[in-house]
Amino acid sequence: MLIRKPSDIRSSEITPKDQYLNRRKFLAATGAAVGSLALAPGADAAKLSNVVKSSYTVNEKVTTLEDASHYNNYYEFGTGKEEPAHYANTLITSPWKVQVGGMVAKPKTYDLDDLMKIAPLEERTYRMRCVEAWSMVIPWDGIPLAALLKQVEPTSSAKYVAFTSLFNEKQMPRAKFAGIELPYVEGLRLDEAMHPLALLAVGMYGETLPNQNGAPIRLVTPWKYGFKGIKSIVKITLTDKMPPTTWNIANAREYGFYSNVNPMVDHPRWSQASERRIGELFKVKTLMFNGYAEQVSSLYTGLDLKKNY
Ligand SMILES: Nc1nc2c(c(=O)[nH]1)N[C@H]1C(S)=C(S)[C@@H](COP(=O)(O)O)O[C@H]1N2
Ligand SMILES: [Mo]
Repeated sequence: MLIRKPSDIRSSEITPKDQYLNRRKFLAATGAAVGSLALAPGADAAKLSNVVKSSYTVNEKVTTLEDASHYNNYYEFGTGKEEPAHYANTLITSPWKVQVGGMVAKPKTYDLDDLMKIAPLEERTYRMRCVEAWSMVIPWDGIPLAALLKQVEPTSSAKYVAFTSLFNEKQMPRAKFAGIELPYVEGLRLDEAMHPLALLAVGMYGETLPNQNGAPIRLVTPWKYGFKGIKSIVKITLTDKMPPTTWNIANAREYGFYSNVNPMVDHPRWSQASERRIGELFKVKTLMFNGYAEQVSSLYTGLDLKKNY
């Protein structure tokens, strides 16, 4: 996600990705200048138990946990890709509450344990495609978003689901340099939110989420660009109006509400036809709906995907 000001052009964008990742490995090997927290992604992580494998898993080479937890976008903890891994340790993830309300019959404030009991925890390996044309393959652990929504019973007037991230300036001292309006907000149409692929992740690689990946609970919608995957969710609100979304507020021409992965619709400043898998050398073609067309294309019948980007 880029708003082009000179201060936004970080070393991670200027340096070729492989060089960048090699530099990280070098630093890791020598222990130089990098905090131990950043070096050990699993240091604070707890193993998740009773996770069932899901049929929604793709059979592709999985990105390493090291890469998936050290090449992040989490602007509340810095705009550089390597910054969240260094700085998100100030995020307090327990106790944690998620307030679910709006147009529902049974509004409820959940703590994390309640949420994890709504449905069996599933592990699903998803293709993840960032709007900046890099991608990863990540095994997420979580519950279907639909299971939570069914429990609170959306009323017949509910048409959208709005999500809000935690915003705490004490825990997020770098947030003042984010260059985007905070708290981070996102939204889905209700039928998108009810789709079985939409996951509320509480873990990855069989462990609780690293803070930089959106602990303790974040959204994963693998057919959409990565920025729809809002992190560290504190509020979920059912509404009858299309909710505002952070990157659309920042730049409506470049980032739409839907943000479905679409190789045919270029970003105004770059092509979306191909992508680089982090950790791989060669680019691969980007697939319609990120390869999930069979499952999700019926959600968009009759919708002009060029206009509704
Ligand atoms: N609260 C919040 N959520 C966020 C972001 C952010 O800056 N703040 N960045 C988004 C973007 S642009 C991407 S690509 C994904 C990255 O998720 P990952 O770091 O787990 O790969 O998180 C999304 N969710
Ligand atoms: Mo992104």
